[in-house]
Amino acid sequence: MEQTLILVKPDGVQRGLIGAIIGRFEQRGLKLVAMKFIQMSRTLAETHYAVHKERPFYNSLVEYITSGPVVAMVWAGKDAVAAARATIGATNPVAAAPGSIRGDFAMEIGRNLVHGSDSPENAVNEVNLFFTPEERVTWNRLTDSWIQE
Ligand code: D4T
Repeated sequence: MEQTLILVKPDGVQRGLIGAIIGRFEQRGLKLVAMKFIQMSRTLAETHYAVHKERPFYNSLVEYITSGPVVAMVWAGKDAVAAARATIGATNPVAAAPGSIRGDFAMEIGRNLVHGSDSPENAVNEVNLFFTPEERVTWNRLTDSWIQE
């Protein structure tokens, strides 16, 4: 089953939106595999955002994601990466559809509340960056057959 890394960014934590954000993924039918509340180090942030190293917004991105604690999670499901991205909404919250997390709760690209892996390949790398195999729980969810055919 595909897995994706989700982060509730520092603005989501500070604004008391952890529960509301987790609820969106839970209600969608994604299955929780791992979760922890952490202060990201600068090294972890720089590794996580390495693809954006040459972009003008890179420094502010690293500052933002390390500005307070985050909730890091792994969610699983069929097409989990695409499903989570749709649940999160467009990168710029102004363009995000109402009903998506960013469309309902955010106003600016630099305060867009949530991170979700953008491809299955990146998801594998990001999940491994944040979680050891032992931290990922394999469990039987009794509602699975009502969510996936
Ligand atoms: P993340 O990675 O935070 O989930 O966001 P997205 O996957 O939706 O968007 P992204 O990788 O293209 O951008 C990463 C991060 O950079 C910020 N950003 C992006 C920014 O501040 N200015 C910009 O012009 C862009 C493109 C927002 C998200």
